[in-house]
Amino acid sequence: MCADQRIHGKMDGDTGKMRVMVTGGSGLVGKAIQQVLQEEGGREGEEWVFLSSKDANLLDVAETRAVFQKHRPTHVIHLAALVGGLFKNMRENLSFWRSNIYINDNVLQTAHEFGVQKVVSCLSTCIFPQNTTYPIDETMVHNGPPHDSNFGYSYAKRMIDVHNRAYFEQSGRLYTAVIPTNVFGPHDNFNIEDGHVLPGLIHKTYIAEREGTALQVWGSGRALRQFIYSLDLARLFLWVLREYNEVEPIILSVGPEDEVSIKEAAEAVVKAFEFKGKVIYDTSKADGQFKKTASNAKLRKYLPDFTFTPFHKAIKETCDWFVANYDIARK
Ligand code: NAP
Ligand code: GFB
Repeated sequence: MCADQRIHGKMDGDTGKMRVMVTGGSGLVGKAIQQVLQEEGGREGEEWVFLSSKDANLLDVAETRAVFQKHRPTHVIHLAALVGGLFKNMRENLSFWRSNIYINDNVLQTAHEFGVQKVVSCLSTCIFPQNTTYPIDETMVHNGPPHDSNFGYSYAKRMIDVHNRAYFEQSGRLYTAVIPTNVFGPHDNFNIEDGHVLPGLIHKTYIAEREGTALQVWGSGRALRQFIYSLDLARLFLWVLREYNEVEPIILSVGPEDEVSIKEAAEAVVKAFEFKGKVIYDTSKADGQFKKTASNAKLRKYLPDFTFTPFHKAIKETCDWFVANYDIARK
């Protein structure tokens, strides 16, 4: 599909009620939303367009305005960002701060000027205060400095919440945000140096199996994480766009009871590949935040019956996708 991906719901002519533009539509989460829409067919009166940076470099305000002018969206899902795992963040905090501040201000201010009715942006559970009580909830975003490893990204993301409150207070705009935990799935960034832990371990296990070498897990394996499958996050994103009408953000995550250690995550990848080689833990590498256990009580209040894909099933599907798409995967 070309960079500018259009999906039409079952509409009567051009009387669509919602024109949804998805920034960052070519990434892990954007591709998952496309897949879920294709599976469910989109809703009556919805038109969707998925952007990549080829459609507009959102660091440039003129290109940002041009793409809003072209599509005249009524709603925006704002995913575009400089994104990376722990180690890329530790190397490039300044880039993560500046790029994301500029992208976010360009998109939100342009949406406001073009009269976009609703914008759903993305924070992350890794932006919460380092010193906190657990489980963390939506009211705690600004309660203290984030973990040093990714302060640039964290502060830039926190400013989205400040933006949203200011647009509501000054202009009555319903611009809101979701707070996903660590996401994984097909179309992830499998680059070993820059990506997140699960795509990194999937890529490394694939190589270790092919070359008969050991799998290197970075850090002690003791850190704890909650992981959400990208397709589950996509389903929740569609609900937030269509039904969630608070300016305050909402955490989109499996529950605290589903938290796993990095060691357990690595073992799940090993099991999915039926890898029989050695697994080595390189403790010279950082563990990053030990834990960032987030509450999904607010989500459960709205959607008590939402079911997440079982972790091992989601891991297996992602490993199978990677093997089948090795040539085209980002790595
Ligand atoms: P991703 O796979 O890295 O995709 C990033 C997307 O942003 C791509 O479509 C990319 O376009 C686009 N983009 C980057 N820079 C751009 C620019 N200057 N102009 C226009 N588009 C640009 O990211 P993701 O994992 O899907 O993340 C989506 C959102 O979820 C982000 O806001 C991220 O902060 C948030 N989030 C992610 C995680 C996670 O674990 N992955 C966890 C919590 C929150 P190209 O394809 O053209 O490069
Ligand atoms: O997904 P990840 O890179 O980021 O996970 P965070 C890092 C954890 O996984 C650390 C261990 O404990 C690492 O020691 N790990 C083990 C590995 N093997 C690997 C590997 O091969 N690659 C990677 N990357 N880690 C990020 C934030 O924190 O969370 C970002 O820095 C982003 O800003 C993301 O928000 C969601 O979960 O530590």
